[in-house]
Amino acid sequence: MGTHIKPVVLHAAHATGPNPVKIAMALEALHVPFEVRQWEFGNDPQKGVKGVEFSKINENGRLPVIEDPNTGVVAWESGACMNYVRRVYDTANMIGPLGESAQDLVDFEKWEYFLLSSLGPMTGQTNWFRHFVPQKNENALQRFTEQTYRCYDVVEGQLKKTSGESILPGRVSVVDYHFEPWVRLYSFAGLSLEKYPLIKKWLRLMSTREEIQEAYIKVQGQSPTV
Ligand SMILES: N[C@@H](CCC(=O)N[C@@H](CS)C(=O)NCC(=O)O)C(=O)O
Repeated sequence: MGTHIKPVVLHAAHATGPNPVKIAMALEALHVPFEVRQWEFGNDPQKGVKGVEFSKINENGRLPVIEDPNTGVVAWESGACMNYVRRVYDTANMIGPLGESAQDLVDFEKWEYFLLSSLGPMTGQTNWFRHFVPQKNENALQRFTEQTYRCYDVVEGQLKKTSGESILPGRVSVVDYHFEPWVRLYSFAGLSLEKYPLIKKWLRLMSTREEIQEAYIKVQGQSPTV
């Protein structure tokens, strides 16, 4: 690809939603130049993620999307975006699985998928039923709150293996980037970390990392509160 990397375009929506900033963390960690294009939620034809303009890059009407002028690739779904960034730009394996055994690779993927299919969506639904649902539904709110806490239990257990330093033993990786913005939403979701000292510690540590601070500043306009 040569040394002159053109900036990757990361599509986001300011502070609305935790998924785009995950990709920014990985790009920052790898020193891949990128520029952020901001959209808004809703169906404005030109500016909205459910509008006709945005549908040209993602027919699913959601963020993030990345467009890479170096390869011509367009990706959406944060898992696919992250895998793409790793395949193309993490050739020295700075933020992927530390070990190479079949178990190491499965461990990496299982935590990624657990975030993408469980902790992320459960937190998203908790937020929806707490803040946005047009008609209150206490049963649904309780269900998703419990399910999010159940995911926190699992993460807290895993963090015992590293004393809260990283989700997978050995180093901070893409797995931590996937979790960080979702877990950071805990208080917005009306949840408490009182019973989760290691998650609290991990979140504080994540806040001090340069690539994470830079990602928040570039995507959401402010660094995370430490
Ligand atoms: N599974 C998708 C979820 C994407 C997603 O829901 N993104 C939110 C922002 S974090 C969004 O675009 N929401 C727009 C909407 O709901 O209209 C991923 O991991 O990328």
